[in-house]
Amino acid sequence: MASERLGMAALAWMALCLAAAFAVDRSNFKTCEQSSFCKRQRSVKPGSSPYRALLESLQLSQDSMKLQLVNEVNKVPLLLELYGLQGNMTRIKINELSPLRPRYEVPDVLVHDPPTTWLAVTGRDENSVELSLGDSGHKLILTGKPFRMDLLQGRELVLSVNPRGLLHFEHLRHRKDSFSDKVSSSVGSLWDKIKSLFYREEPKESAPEDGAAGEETEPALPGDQESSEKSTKSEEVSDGPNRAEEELGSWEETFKTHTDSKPNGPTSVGLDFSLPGFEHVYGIPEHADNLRLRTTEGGDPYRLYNLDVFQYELYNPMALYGSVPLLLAHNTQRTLGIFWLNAAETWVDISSNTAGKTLFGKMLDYMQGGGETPQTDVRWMSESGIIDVFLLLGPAPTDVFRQYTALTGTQALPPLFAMAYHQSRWNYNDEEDVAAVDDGFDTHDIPCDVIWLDIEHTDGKRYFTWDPNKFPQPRNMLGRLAAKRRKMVSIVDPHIKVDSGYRVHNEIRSRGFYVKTKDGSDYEGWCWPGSSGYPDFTNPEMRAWWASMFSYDQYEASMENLYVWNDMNEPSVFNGPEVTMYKDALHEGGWEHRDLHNLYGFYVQMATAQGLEQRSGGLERPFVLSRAFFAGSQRYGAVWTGDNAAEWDHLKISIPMCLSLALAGISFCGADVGGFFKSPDAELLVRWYQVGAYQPFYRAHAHLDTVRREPWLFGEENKALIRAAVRQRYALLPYWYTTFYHSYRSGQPVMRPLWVEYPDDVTTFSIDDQFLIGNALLVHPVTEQGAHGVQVYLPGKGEVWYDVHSHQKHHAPQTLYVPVIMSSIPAYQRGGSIVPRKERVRRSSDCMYRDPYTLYVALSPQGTAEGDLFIDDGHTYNFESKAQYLHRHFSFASNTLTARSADSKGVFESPAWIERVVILGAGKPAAVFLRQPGMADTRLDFQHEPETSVLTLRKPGINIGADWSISLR
Ligand code: MIG
Repeated sequence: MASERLGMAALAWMALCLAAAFAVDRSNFKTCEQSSFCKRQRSVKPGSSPYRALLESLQLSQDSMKLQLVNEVNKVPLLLELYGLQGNMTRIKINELSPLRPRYEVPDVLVHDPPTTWLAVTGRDENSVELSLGDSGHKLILTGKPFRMDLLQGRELVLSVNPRGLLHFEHLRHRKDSFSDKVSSSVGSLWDKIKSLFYREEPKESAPEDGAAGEETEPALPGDQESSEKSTKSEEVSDGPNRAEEELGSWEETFKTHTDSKPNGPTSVGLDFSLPGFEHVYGIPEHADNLRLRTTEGGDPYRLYNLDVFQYELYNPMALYGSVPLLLAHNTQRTLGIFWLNAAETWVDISSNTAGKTLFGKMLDYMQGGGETPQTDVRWMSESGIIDVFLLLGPAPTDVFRQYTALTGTQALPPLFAMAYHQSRWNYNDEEDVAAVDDGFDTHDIPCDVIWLDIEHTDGKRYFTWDPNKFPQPRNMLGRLAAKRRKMVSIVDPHIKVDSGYRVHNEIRSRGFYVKTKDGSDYEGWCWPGSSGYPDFTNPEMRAWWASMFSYDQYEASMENLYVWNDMNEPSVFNGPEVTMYKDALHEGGWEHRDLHNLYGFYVQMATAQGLEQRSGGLERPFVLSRAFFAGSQRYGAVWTGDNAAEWDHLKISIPMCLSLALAGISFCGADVGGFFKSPDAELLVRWYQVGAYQPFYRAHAHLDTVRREPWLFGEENKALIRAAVRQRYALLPYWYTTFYHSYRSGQPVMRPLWVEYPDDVTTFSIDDQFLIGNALLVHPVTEQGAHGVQVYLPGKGEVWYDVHSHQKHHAPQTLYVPVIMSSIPAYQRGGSIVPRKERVRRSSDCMYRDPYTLYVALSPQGTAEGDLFIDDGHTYNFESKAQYLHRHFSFASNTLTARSADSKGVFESPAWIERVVILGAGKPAAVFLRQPGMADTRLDFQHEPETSVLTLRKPGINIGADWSISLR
């Protein structure tokens, strides 16, 4: 009864939202102006920095430099630490020299302490110090007053820090007005209670050596009367922006009906960078915007604050479900990255001296020689924490990816099935429904690996349970799917129904694992189950417990072929500020939610992935889909772009959204195929299947209220079109798998913007309606309604590309007009590449395990080609722990195709054979011979099509693990 009422409430909430016009309700979300710290930060205008670096305080150790910065207005000393990191990176940390309390430093995102390199002072005068950064050839010039840093390579200025003087560090302070003294003394005892709840050890005491700044020397908590009085000394002086203005929202902030108590007062940090010579910047996902970032002058900055945005709008800088504070800059000479490691609400302003100039204006500047160097300026502003920023100095795109993933980890290698096609909807109603959909794929001969269950499968939104009426025999259902070599994914959200009859709730509560309110009680918010608790995933003990819940004896009816989906992990709280958690809620260690908000979802996915790993004793690779994410989330699974809509623009934007994520380390990305809200017509649905077939995570999904849209519900013709798209995906699975393997090994993105492979071709810099998969395939899917053709840009001076369908050769660079019909998915293989395929498509990827390969050898104009293939069992860690894999390398030169091992370590028996070799761009040979070590040459049958120059070698019949060569004579 009670649960019904709660369910009704959730429905009422939904109805309310649905009743609204079909667009985001912007008033639910803050603008910079409404976010007091953003407003305070932005009110600091470019000019001379009030900060001075105390050069006499400089301390140099082998791998780091430390010195003090002082704000000359309020005298608060900061500590600047600079590290030269191996691999051409520099780390800059700025914290208070002696904060009242420790400030949050993001844990668990860096895979380890980044290895450092040497630093040396190589020059000095009264106002500056010159440092050499390891062997990278980079120098850093630090200017004392006003404080700034300039990074140079040779005589070239690469990047400047604080050039516009926007460093603004709000030091921790005591509230000084009498009203707040009263309030804080009354909360004092409460704070002590909270502190005792969370702090294992006392907060670190750190007193300034000399007290030069006139700050109190004792770490104090709000309500500490004595030091409150002392602190007024440094409060009397103005701190940059107008005093009255700064007070606004500093100690309390109200948005709509929600008040943030801000017991620590203003704590924000901000810093600016300039990038001379750069006009193109990318990254900082997640936004529904173009690949190339826009300037934010005159509008809001890009916002990074993980939020459940209902019916998000496109082409704007509003926050979405996930955040990766990594920005990339690229020009023809260099690529670099700025990684701002801060998990609090963050805004990023981008400005440029060429913005608004027409191409003609720029050209005029250039011809008259009077044009300034183009430059992009970037400003980061975060609500709390410290400044911890990594400068990734490239110089090539591949270097930046290597650098970033050396810090935060590479994409986990997904199990093979996860790269195949997924069928989801909110909701498949019951076991019969699941069986019918499962059978439907066989009846209609469409491959499918996974069927998904959304929140309605549970017993009253109690995750880890099954609705006893709709899903009475989940084990049978999973077994039935397993027999077809298919999988299932069930949803497990991080909001836990407050219900004393629910074991999960009782255990979390009794262990004290829930996030607490500012008053120390268990925080409760409103979500699908009604009143819900939010487990504190930042607590490692909580994560360990959560992980244990996925063991087969804890998660009822779960089996090896059941995997997991984490939704709502921003976290989404229906009745919270901006549909999320109060910023003054408290986590383990006494940290405020404010400090770590953007990390919550990262931890949920981490704990879930660990659970799936552990249930198999560490043998099986997990698959977990997450909606929220942060830097490093690539280590735990896949993400998707949330609640999009069945609209053409949403289809189109799935490309830049996933490309931006890929640039920021998260390769395993997809958008709901078909669009989540609303119902697509057949044309849009077909086009979406075609686009999705060439994006890393390929899942159809739909809102509860939409009409059913399984692929066979739109007539024979559309069914055939969808089938063809899905089959293209399955045929290419060996290539996807190999590309993911490279991503896992070397950090290179799976789905790539063109400029990543053609870094000196400016034409590619703004392209985001086409993309590459690995370095061999270029795709320009149709994303326009009623399209008759697309303009495909084929990059690469002197290169050639082959249409993967017709095998027709095209010279590059050129923009090619390609006429399209409903079956067209314009895709091209780069001349010079070799792509493996499996062309006997079956019910699921697992059914294709033993199937033979076809190699597509696309010759360069020089008559060469290269490629590789990674194979393992497709689902365990044995490729890592036992080197049980095959990594084959193929190369074509001097009319000979050679197969050898790409790496000497891997050993694996694959049952699969090579059934065909297709050589694109080949002349007709007189004869073709296969040579294997220790055997006599054998002749191979072949066929040559003179119009397309396609040479097909039939049945070489060689095991995929064997060494061989084939020569055309
Ligand atoms: O508030 O679980 O983005 O994919 O179907 C909606 C129900 C909650 C949002 C997810 C969507 C999912 C839906 N969820």
